[in-house]
Amino acid sequence: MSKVKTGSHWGMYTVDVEDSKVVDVEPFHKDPHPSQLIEAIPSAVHAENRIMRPMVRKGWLNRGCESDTAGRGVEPFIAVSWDTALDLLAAELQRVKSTHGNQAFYASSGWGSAGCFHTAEGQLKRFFNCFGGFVGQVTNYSFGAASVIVPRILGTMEPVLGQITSWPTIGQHTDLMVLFGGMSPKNAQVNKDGIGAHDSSDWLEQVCAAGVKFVCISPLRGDGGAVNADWLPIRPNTDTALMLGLMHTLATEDLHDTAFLARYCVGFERFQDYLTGNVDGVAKSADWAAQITEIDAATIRSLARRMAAGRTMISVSWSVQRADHGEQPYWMAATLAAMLGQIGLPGGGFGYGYGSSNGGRPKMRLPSPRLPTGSNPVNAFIPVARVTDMLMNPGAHFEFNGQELTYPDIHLVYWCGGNAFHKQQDINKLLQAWRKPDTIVIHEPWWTAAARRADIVLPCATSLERNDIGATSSDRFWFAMQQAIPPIGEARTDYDIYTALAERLGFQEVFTEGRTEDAWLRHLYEEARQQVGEHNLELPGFEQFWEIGHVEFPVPEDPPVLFASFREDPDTNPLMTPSGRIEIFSETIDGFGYDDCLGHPAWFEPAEWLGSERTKQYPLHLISNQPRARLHSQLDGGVVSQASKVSGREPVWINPQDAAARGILDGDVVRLYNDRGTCLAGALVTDEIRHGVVQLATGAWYDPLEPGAVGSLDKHGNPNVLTMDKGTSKLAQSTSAQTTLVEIERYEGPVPELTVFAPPEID
Ligand SMILES: Nc1nc2c(c(=O)[nH]1)N[C@H]1C(S)=C(S)[C@@H](COP(=O)(O)OP(=O)(O)OC[C@H]3O[C@@H](n4cnc5c(=O)[nH]c(N)nc54)[C@H](O)[C@@H]3O)O[C@H]1N2
Ligand SMILES: Nc1nc2c(c(=O)[nH]1)N[C@H]1C(S)=C(S)[C@@H](COP(=O)(O)OP(=O)(O)OC[C@H]3O[C@@H](n4cnc5c(=O)[nH]c(N)nc54)[C@H](O)[C@@H]3O)O[C@H]1N2
Ligand SMILES: [Mo]
Repeated sequence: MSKVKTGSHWGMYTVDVEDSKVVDVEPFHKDPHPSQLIEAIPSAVHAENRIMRPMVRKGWLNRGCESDTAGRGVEPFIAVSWDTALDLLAAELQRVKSTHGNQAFYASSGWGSAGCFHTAEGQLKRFFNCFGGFVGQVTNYSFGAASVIVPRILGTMEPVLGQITSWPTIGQHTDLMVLFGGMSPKNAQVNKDGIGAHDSSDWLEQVCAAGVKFVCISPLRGDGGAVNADWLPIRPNTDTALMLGLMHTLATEDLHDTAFLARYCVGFERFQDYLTGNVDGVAKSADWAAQITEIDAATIRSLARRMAAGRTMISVSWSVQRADHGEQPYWMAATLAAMLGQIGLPGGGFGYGYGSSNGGRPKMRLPSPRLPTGSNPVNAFIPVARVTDMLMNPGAHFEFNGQELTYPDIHLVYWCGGNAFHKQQDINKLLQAWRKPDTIVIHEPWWTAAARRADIVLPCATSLERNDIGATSSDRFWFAMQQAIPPIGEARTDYDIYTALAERLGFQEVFTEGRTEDAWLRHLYEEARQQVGEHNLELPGFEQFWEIGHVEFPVPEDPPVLFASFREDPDTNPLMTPSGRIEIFSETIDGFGYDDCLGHPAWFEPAEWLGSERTKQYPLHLISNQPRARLHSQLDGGVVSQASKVSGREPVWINPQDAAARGILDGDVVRLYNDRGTCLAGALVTDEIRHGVVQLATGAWYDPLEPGAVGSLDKHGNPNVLTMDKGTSKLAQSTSAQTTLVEIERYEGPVPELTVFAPPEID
């Protein structure tokens, strides 16, 4: 038996290997609270549904790019040799390039696995950039609306991704922390590209011991986590209205900081006309907000007073902007914090995502090893969540962040490291769009819903089947990812696959730079080691790093307070906004003339919500949040996620009152539905969720009763058969996944068996 060190997005660990099999995992000894997710590794790596050989869909093998694309997900696959698969694919790439140009390629990724060299996204981009480019993507699913609005109003992404005011400072200075969208502890298990020590809960313990009080504003009580928060069970997607109610109280009771607003912000007067109702006759009072949010007016008023009475930190989780008009709560929160006048003071102001991605931990922010990906010669792009619209409407115009853009005409779609049938909203709409391209290619280790619907499926090695370095500037550990077992079946690394394709397409030397895996790791490590050296930190040489298995940087002392230097002197340290100030009114955005994103933050009714007419048909608001027992769709077949299922289906949380009204008992198989789709799930009846809201986490593998049929019942519980595919607004065009109404009923029929965890039919 041997022990091999490696790591993942959810932690570092050692695996025990016997006869080329991973038999056990042990968490990293320096991790105080390892994530349970690592326990799923052995079962997942050796699962029955690993893709063992290159596969081509039967119809595509017979007719290539002329095939009947309705056969995707329906027809059997044919196993072929690597040479055949690579020859076919190279010829197809060449055909599309010479017939339609590089703007006919859509190449997309996702979270893939940790590892700086074998990053699926990096390898994909590098390959296509060397090949002449591809239609790329801007923004992301995580904080797409924020990534457009935040730089416009604050001139930086620092409040979303950077060092938000850290826990030690909060413990020392903050009286009250108000959590819009909570701070769910389940999310702290994960950090993109790695986490050495899960210490968020320890920081929080210290913060609580220091006497900081919390208010959790969320439809789910547990989003407050272990901090013993007061729970305000808000109606989903109404945070903007609640903030307005709070601000109206501050303004009418003269609790706002006019000096701060005058010195550090522009446009408060314009906004105030909206707040008071001067412009539209509607005062955005606590009473007004109470009707929208279902949080009573007295509570809103007293919260406003409490926020003004001491040092208050406002947190808004990323989920809150993953909704129709998701730009607004982010803009409104900055405005609310500006009214309180504590931005830039220790423990005051705001930060986005304290609970979304281990925000609040002191970050190292050092350079780390990075695969260079080159630049993309094609300048056509889409905001990432608009992929379905792009495939369905080539040539159509759309607006984005002040630009008029056109959807390109895509002929070949290439996935590597992402799962479209996990991430994209409205799967039934996606299914229709999925028929449009001539060819769909995927590199995947497992027979996911996306792999089952591709034409050319290339089996790819997992991180346990290759060597790599795990590191990210947001964590203080770098870790060796040592190969534990040979690739399963005929799997190859993404790098080897691209190398073989590049050879056929004539640019192998440019793609590989003549380096093997080992040479790349040494090169990337050495480069980053030198960069880190410039920060007066000495790292061991590669050999020593590889042997020890990790590098640990100290916990950074005195991390900066967000916006402290701006506060100190806004003339010397202006924001990178047009005015140099916080833009409560943005001339730029106003100039775009959008009807769904004005020049100042405002309340817009979401397309679907508990206050809308549609509740007559679909009376429940669906929250499809991040899963506690896996990472997105990853590891859904593993033991941890499987143990979380209810009656073999993805659990749907429902309040006892809503369950009783429908005769639903705990453990029942239920059917969720709306106009867009329908799925089964296992009922978990709990008062942890407010009435009128149900929760079905993302990531259960899409498993339709009738594959290929649009609208077929998903037997398993993937919420994206129900969610709405609509851009947040013309500004960010981001995902509105959290804006969804549904109805639920007990499922009376015979419960169909799941089939998605077995390989598809192979001829
Ligand atoms: N309804 C709803 N939908 C959502 C969200 C929501 O809140 N609600 N959240 C959204 C968010 S925030 C995100 S980030 C996205 C996540 O969406 P994705 O990033 O697409 O989700 P993953 O399941 O992580 O997909 C990664 C895929 O890469 C594969 N993979 C792993 N390692 C490798 C590798 O080395 N090489 C290759 N080629 N493949 C590999 C995995 O098997 C998996 O299929 O989902 C979004 N979708
Ligand atoms: N275990 C685990 N952790 C993860 C991930 C995972 O897949 N698994 N994914 C990671 C990724 S990619 C990301 S982007 C982050 C995302 O981090 P978040 O976006 O913060 O995570 P979510 O779990 O989607 O949402 C958090 C909570 O917000 C609440 N919420 C939803 N809508 C509303 C609303 O309109 N108003 C209010 N007030 N509350 C609302 C829900 O109750 C939900 O539980 O998490 C990361 N962490
Ligand atoms: Mo995300």
